[in-house]
Amino acid sequence: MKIDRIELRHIKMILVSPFTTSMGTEYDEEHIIVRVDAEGVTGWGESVAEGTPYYSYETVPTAWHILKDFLIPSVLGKDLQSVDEAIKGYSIVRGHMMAKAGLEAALWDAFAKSRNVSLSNLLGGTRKKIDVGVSIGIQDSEATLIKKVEGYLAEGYKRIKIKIAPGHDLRYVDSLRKEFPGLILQVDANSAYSISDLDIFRKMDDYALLLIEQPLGYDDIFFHSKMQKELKTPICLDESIHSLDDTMAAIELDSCRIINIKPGRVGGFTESKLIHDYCASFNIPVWHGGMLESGIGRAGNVALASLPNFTLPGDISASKRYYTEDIVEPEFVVNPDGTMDVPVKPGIGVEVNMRMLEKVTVRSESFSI
Ligand code: OSB
Ligand code: MG
Repeated sequence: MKIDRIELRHIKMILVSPFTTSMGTEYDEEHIIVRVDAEGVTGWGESVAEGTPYYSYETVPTAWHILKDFLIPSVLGKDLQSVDEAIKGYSIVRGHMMAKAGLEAALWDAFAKSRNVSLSNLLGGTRKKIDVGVSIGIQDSEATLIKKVEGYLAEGYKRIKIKIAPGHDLRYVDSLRKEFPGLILQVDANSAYSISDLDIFRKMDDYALLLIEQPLGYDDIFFHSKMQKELKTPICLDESIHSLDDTMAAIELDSCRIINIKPGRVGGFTESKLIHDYCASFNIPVWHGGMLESGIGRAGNVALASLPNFTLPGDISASKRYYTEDIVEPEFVVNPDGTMDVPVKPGIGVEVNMRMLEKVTVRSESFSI
């Protein structure tokens, strides 16, 4: 498949409500949309580098630079036989996983469309519907949190994740557990604690949480291993896992017993699949994380989450949970039973709403041979 043209769009979408985590409050989400045109087929991907280097060191400008100056020149004009061939071509670039994942996703979509199969099918997906949950930011009070949770449960979501930070942890967990005794509940600290906070997590151990996500350092595997040994509740790593190698180290050291897979964090669907398969062979459950994606990134996430070892509900919520209007048609919806349908049409299986895409584009640049 000859890569004729690639286009980058810096997008900015306003969130329906601010999202507060231990890293701060986000009011809007900036990402990069990657469009690849190849022999009459158009592939779409989303790079989840954000406006700020708080979750990851990557930002929209760094990802743009890496895409424009290194990744795009390595594939433009080439007659690629596979996504793997593209990855080999830019494997000399170290890190910058989100930049790589955006381009890789667009290539996967183009290859799936050129073969007339769905992306789920091409990735090896086995499910027609996936179980989904919702990630709720830190709220002003326990009462507002309870109201939010009630609303999402009424919509069907299968599990609730709440963000925690020092001072906003045990009392929120305690009040949710009292209000909803059977709730499937997990917490995400986004690296806000250190090993000296172990007592807080010992107390959390009494609340039957499904998992505790990334309590310690954003690149840490060592201290998580120390903490996991002191807890019954599984630790789940997010930020610390950038590759299959990180996954192997974390499992071997018992740093976590569950893994959150985000293709943007690990360089794309190819590395995600390797991690998925490796975890399956060790009976380590995985679930699909989220980066507040637009419908383009979400479509790829839904396809990946249809693989068999994604056994826990993902942070893949309905379009309207994030944005008033999405940039794809149809928008993503949650079924009353807390599942989301995996698109069956070729590629990502949804159409890009060009009117909305134009509206949210801050800057664009295209590259042709
Ligand atoms: O840690 O999982 C995270 C959003 C941005 C950055 C990091 C995280 C998140 C979320 C949102 O939790 C998940 C979603 O997209 O619904
Ligand atoms: Mg997380």
